[in-house]
Amino acid sequence: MKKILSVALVALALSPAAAFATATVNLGAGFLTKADGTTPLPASSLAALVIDANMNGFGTPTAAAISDDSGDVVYSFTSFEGEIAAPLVIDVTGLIGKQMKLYWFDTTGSTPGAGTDYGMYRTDLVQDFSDTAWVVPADQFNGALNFLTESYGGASSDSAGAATAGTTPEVPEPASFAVLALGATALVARRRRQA
Ligand SMILES: [Ca+2]
Repeated sequence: MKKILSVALVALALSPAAAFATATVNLGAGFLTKADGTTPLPASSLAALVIDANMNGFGTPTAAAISDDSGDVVYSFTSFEGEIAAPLVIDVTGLIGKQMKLYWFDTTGSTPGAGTDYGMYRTDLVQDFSDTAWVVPADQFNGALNFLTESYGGASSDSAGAATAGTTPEVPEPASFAVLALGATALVARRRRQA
């Protein structure tokens, strides 16, 4: 009986350390538009909060993934008609103080897809009625993190919310693969002639 009790006590003592350290980030963003700067991103558009966990900078969105850097931590979600209002619970274990960045995509798919316009934002300033800068907050944090443009009372111009930061790569059509293959063959043939 005594042994069982001590085992239970050890388990109890260990459990707080084993628990995840989490923070609740109440993410707000607006006004998010298509590349034209006026059309709001439709309901259920794809957005994501990305953490540069390996501190080598943020990866680039591809057709298949929000970041091509597997060391980045990605929390993706869907926004609502030009605005984001999403409470996100993030695991901050080992990540406190690392940079966070917001991405939004002109697609309602679960991945960016090919040729998709996107926008992105981060700052080290605490602004737009946020309770933190765009870095991973401490364990137990529960506060606001906003990216707001002028018409929402924020610090950024309205154009900053447009999905003009980039376009995910197009998937090459089979025809262009054929042209590439032809070009490579011609190159090899020419090198052989030169040799
Ligand atoms: Ca990274």
